[in-house]
Amino acid sequence: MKLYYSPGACSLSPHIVLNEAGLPYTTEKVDLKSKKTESGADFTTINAKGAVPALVLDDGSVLTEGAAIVQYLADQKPQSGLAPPAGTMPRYRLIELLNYIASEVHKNFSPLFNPRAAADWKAAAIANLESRFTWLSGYLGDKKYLLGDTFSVADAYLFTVLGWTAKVGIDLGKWPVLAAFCARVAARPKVQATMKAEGLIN
Ligand SMILES: N[C@@H](CCC(=O)N[C@@H](CS)C(=O)NCC(=O)O)C(=O)O
Repeated sequence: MKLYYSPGACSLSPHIVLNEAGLPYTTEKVDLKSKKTESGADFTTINAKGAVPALVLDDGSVLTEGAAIVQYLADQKPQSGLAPPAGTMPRYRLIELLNYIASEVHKNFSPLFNPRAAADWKAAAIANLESRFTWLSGYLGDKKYLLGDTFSVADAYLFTVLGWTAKVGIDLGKWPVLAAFCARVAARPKVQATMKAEGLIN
């Protein structure tokens, strides 16, 4: 398998999952502005959506959308516990969380990274994020991870998007539960290794 990624982007989530699952893979970096890959290929010929993550499977087909990719990866290694078994209620809880993170958190960051976004759009996005953080904080409560004691692919995704708060000037310290969650996930050896591989930490 090959993961197309951009350092610190949402592709960090499947990158963490690949390492947590211990699956064999290679990576290639993508410049999201020029849509060129590290080897000079036109990324839009690999993923016509032009967005990371994109995962090339061993049969050559390409899987996109982070929420789908992380579930595919977890299902390659069910014993990793990164996703509850398909068809069970805990799996639907996982999907519920992945969808919430994708549509309510991830995409509310978009205007904050867009130099053409107007100030009132940015302010509305920050207000949206703040209310989502408050909900997530209550959902996590005193649990270690989103599903309880076990680290799942939803935690990899939430950790990834919460990592953008510092870049856009949101103080995560206002949500101590989320700040503690990020510290807990960041301390995981495979998360450390992934962040090092992407050049996010030394
Ligand atoms: N719906 C996609 C969105 C992926 C996405 O927003 N990727 C961003 C990086 S975090 C990207 O590649 N943006 C560049 C672009 O869309 O041109 C998913 O959930 O995987």
